[in-house]
Amino acid sequence: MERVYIGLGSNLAEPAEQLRRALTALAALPASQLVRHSSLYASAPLGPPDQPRYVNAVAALDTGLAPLELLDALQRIEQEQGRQRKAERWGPRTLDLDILLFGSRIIDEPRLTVPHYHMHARAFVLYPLAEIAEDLVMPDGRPLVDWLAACPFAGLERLPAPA
Ligand code: PH2
Ligand code: MG
Ligand code: MG
Repeated sequence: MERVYIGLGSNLAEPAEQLRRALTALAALPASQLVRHSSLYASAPLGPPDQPRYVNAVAALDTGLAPLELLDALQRIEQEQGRQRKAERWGPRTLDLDILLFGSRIIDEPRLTVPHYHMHARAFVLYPLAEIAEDLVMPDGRPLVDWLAACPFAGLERLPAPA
């Protein structure tokens, strides 16, 4: 088993509900255990500004799946929740599931780059991650808190848990 961190994001069709459904789907993945997940956070869109705000969260999963097996499984969940792949970069989506970290592996393959690109600069990734794994050490050997110190909380809004 390896500890994997997955970034969840949505800005279409009831984003918070999309994330809750996705967490249920992650908990049902084969050879895997959902360990915990962060609160949900709302933030302004990064990329094209003419799209709704995003809701983001991060989940910790222990898995016996190989990285590309996990990627296939995540893409299946995205599709089941109505994800349509469009040409526009950073455009709106019902569900985005990104492998942020896979143990301490560094993966550089055509379909998969880990750690996820730009995660070191994205508040909507780093703050939810820190909420569930504050002592994390990144594959480059630096503690997550160093990455946080360089990344302002900037406009993130932690959403209250549903009643
Ligand atoms: N995802 C994108 C593009 N822009 N902005 C925020 N705030 N959160 C996201 O998850 C996000 C985004 C494409 O993956
Ligand atoms: Mg993404
Ligand atoms: Mg993605």
